[in-house]
Amino acid sequence: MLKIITFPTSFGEPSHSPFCVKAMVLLQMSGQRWEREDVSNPAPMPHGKLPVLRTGAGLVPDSEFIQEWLVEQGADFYPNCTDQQKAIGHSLVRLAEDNLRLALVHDRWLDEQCWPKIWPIFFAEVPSPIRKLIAHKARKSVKAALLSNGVARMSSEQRLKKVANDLDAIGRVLGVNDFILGGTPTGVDASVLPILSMIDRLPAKTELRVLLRRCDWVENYLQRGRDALYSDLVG
Ligand SMILES: N[C@@H](CCC(=O)N[C@@H](CS)C(=O)NCC(=O)O)C(=O)O
Repeated sequence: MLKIITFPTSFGEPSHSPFCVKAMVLLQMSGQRWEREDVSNPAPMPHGKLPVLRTGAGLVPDSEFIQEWLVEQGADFYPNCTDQQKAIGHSLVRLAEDNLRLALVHDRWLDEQCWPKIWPIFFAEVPSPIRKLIAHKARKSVKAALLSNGVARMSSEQRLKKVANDLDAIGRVLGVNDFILGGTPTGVDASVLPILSMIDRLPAKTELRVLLRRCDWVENYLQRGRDALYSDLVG
């Protein structure tokens, strides 16, 4: 059976990681039989990151390559979609994963209200005498990455303006549909839903969470998406 190597669940989500949730949603959509293998340290993995899919032929790292592998086995994550819809879907996946997600990372790791609630859960497997130290070290490297890509150099007003632009784009493509490309979930929902859902479940009332919840389409989309895509993934 296929095994998805993933970070554990947290805050009602099937994993801490939106990429791990995406991979699990895709596996579920593909109809393949699979099970999860929770790990806390991704260092031994091919890219040092999760998710990784363990197949009979070896390890497939990266949610995008997992998606491609499943397509090679016959999955269709964009049924009844035109090539143009698929291209729009691909662009929204990039928008969500490469931009919107960084706002989530920012608040989880750098917001002073969130961090005290995040680290004991993300680092729960680390032996308690060194847990705080390891969490602090990881926080420093996440902060360095967010400084390097510019996210942590923006004012919160600037950061939120970019998020508002992203949410506006997603909302306009969604329109009156139940899911982003129409009446049924596709690969783009597998990627976008976990990021929005994790922002909604940030453990403190940050400006980002407030902004997300203020979007008139978000609450219904999250409800529909969690019902359709998470019900088999969270116990
Ligand atoms: N492009 C990869 C990104 C995976 C990724 O960044 N995973 C993060 C969790 S959200 C991770 O494993 N981080 C651990 C680390 O960098 O040490 C994918 O789509 O799977």
